[in-house]
Amino acid sequence: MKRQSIYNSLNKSKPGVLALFDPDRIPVNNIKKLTEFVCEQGVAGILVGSSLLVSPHFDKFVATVKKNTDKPVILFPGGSHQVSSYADAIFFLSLLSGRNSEFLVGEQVKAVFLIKEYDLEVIPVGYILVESGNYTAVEYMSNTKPIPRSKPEIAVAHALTGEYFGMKYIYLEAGSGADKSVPENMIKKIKQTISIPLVVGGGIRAEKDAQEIIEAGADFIVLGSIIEKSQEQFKKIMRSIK
Ligand code: 1GP
Repeated sequence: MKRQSIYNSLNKSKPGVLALFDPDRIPVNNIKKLTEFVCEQGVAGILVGSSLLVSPHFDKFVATVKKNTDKPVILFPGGSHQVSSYADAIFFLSLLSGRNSEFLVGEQVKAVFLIKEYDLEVIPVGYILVESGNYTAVEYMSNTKPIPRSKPEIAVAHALTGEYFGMKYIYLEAGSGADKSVPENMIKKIKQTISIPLVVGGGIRAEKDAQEIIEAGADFIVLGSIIEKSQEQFKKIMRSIK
């Protein structure tokens, strides 16, 4: 890895919150206000990405986020088309829980030359999809099955595989708008086994959930939909975990 400045500075904020901005759900004219808002509330960084990406303004979106914050702006791509030179870094995701080679390695191969050209800091992430009680966009778009909630040992095996592959984070994902966030016992068991930082996201909407997930061992939680739905509730969550 050429450099790890974003990775190292992020890890100084553990445990912390990463805000997720989905360009398909946030209008361009709201970006400045929303970026300032989440930064005032103390997020460690801002992820930008979407399972699909319908918006034709991806570059402009990332550039506007970057212009309005000193926090790290990190791409969280749903595919090789979500690479922007305006970001600081990219979560170089491999969907380890699936057996669809496109999302294990194919999309990544399509993206690497652009990532190199843009000189983005690359943060390899083992991405693990967990059953959430509803059919999520990431499940549909990746054409993969999530790990059953009742099988934490399968999730542990995938997380350890990611660590042994040399990945820098494990991201446990219930999917945006998940009915149920990732179960605590799964988080605990993974945390007891791996030694790289753990990111948990999907369906976190209540203070209690956020607290329990952090207590279970998440180094970062990712909050997306709640920022769009209720800024008051987002504030409450941020206050509750300080
Ligand atoms: C999705 O984990 C993120 O990739 C965030 O999910 O939108 O449910 O907060 P939410």
